[in-house]
Amino acid sequence: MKPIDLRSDTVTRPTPAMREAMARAEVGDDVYGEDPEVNRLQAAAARRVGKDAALFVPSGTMANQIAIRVHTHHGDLVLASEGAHLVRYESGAAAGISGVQVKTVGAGGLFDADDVRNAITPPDHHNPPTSLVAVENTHNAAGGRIFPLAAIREIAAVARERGLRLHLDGARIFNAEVATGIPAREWAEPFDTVSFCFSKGLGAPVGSILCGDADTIDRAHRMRKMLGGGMRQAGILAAAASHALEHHVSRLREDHASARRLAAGLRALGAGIAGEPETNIVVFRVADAARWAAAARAVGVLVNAIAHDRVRAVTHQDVTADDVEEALARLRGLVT
Ligand code: TLP
Repeated sequence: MKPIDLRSDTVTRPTPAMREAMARAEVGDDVYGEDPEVNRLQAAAARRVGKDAALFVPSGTMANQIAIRVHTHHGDLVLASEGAHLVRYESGAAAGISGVQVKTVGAGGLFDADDVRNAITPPDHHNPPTSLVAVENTHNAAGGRIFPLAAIREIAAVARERGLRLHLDGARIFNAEVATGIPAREWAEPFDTVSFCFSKGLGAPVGSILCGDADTIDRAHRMRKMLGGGMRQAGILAAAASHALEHHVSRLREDHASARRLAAGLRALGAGIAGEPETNIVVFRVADAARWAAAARAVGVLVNAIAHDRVRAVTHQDVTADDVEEALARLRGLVT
């Protein structure tokens, strides 16, 4: 029985066309800035999100952590959403690398301008200076939730007024673009930096990018070097990323349709799901998530337990509509 892998949209394999693009890539040493494919990708990605410059990095984690490092000083306070990837899934890097404290605000991955206003620490020597607000869109732990654009603009207005920097963890920003019809550049516009990933729903094997103004990206470049993220003939990877950006964005709507179908089927099986999935992630409640995930694995469906009572299933390009039906058929009979 072939397993149906819904653990993440990171599990995809490069398509034959992507592999061909990788094989054809024109390469040079990117540490010298001489890889034409990387340079092309960086220019295209920056354009796509309406920023001046971009830096290709090995992972979304590195993109987020470089952003935190360039926007803050040791001892600062960063505001982020509940369950934000940069707090919850990056191995303590914000503290380890940048020496910042992170305070989570709002609920369910979202927050508003008042949450930011109320969380900003007054300038008093007892308090860490608040210097950065980070938004995650779409929100991973909150089930692929889209952060409302109006709220983002109000948050940005408060941040500007109070002299804070703004970073968007847009690992899945193209899922938001496709789901709403609002272009990525509009989602990115209020932010100083935006990161996004080629290795999630876009189906590339490796790579993320950090975009912003030229000076910020120049400082980011030095941080990438410090973290050991300077890559040599990275054009092979950049070619996959460019291919993803050109050919794999509009198909994300198929993943969203699959997620809606999966959610409906899981609900019928008794799983607790609040609302429709907005993009490609389905988070649902069961009594014992670890046990449920193990039982699902035993019938050939791979999912991740993300809390004691919550499971995450993610749709992606290597899962067809038929696979979703097959997964639901295999899961029938599992106790929730
Ligand atoms: N998310 C992964 C895991 O790390 C949880 C996944 O399977 O979803 N921002 C967001 C919103 C992410 O979801 C992820 C990866 C990252 C950043 C980090 O990207 P990588 O894995 O490339 O470091």
